[in-house]
Amino acid sequence: MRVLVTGIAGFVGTHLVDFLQRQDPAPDVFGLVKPRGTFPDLPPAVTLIEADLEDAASVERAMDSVVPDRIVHLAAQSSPQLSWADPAGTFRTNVLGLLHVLEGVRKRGLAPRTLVVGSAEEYGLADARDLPLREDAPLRPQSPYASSKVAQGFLALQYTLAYRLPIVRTRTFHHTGSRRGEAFAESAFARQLAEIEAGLRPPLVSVGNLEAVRDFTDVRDVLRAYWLLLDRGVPGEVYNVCSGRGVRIGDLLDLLIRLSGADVEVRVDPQKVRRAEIPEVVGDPSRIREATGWQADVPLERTLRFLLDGWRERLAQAPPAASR
Ligand code: A2R
Repeated sequence: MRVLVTGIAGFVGTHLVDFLQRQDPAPDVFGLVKPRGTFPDLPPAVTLIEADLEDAASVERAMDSVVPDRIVHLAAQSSPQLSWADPAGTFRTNVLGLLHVLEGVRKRGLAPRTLVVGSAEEYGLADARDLPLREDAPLRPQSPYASSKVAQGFLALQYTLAYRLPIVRTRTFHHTGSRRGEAFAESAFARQLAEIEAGLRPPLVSVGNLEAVRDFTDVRDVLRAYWLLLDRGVPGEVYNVCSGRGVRIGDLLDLLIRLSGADVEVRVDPQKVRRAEIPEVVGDPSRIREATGWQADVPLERTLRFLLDGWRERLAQAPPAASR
């Protein structure tokens, strides 16, 4: 089986490589990477193909060389915060980029099973009465990133309805693990703790809003969900990928501090407290469970240990000056 992974060099993509290598039989993996991008070492078994999603011709060339049986479309401008600074770029990558992938498939008469990864951010400013969020909850995106993901989801649906392409969509809630970008609160906490342990900063953890409640899943559970959805998801359907369990960010921080063992002071930085932050985002995973039997298995404590160990390793590899 030939699997094309876009965004293979990102957080989820690098974990997906590990996951796919453990499958029996392991598929042939082709990873799309941005030309001139910098990315971690990937195993030699992965064939890397340079293509910029914003450039239709380069995506089409990639499609010709791979002729995929499956596509896992991960590539994105993935940060809600950065999307405020560059809404146009976010739409180019997330919406136009997907359009180029789907056109590349359609024009060649291919029909790979395709997973398009969306986000819980699409639910946006959800009403508390809609919790836990089911897939039919209203979409009220409140950032350019969130609206680009709504557009991406509907574009994918259109290609299933109009061209019968077997595309399955997700709305993935918070997911984390080693190598998570530090734009995400739990990873920023873990980095600070690892730096404190290494004596690289004073024992002070700077945080934002600790009262928000979020639904966290281990990235390894998320990958299992993605692969099951590629097998058994209904084309055109959208599935929440979430644990169904709400965790207060302050409790998550306490757990990380306990895992670290460092003696630290926690200080709220008003600059990090986002305005209009949604108090609670928790999903209902019933649909994916019914379709695939999937449920999130990895306990939060194990996930946070994985995240913290990832930062410890990164700091051990990078010289202190570069790690600040
Ligand atoms: O920008 P880079 O060099 O870091 O590459 C990123 C890649 N990417 C692109 N690839 C080809 N053409 C483009 N125009 C382009 N723009 C970005 O997508 C990076 O390697 C990857 C995204 O990785 P992360 O930012 O680490 O996202 P993550 O957490 O792996 O998220 C995977 C999916 C995304 O659709 C998120 O929106 C969703 O899960 O949450």
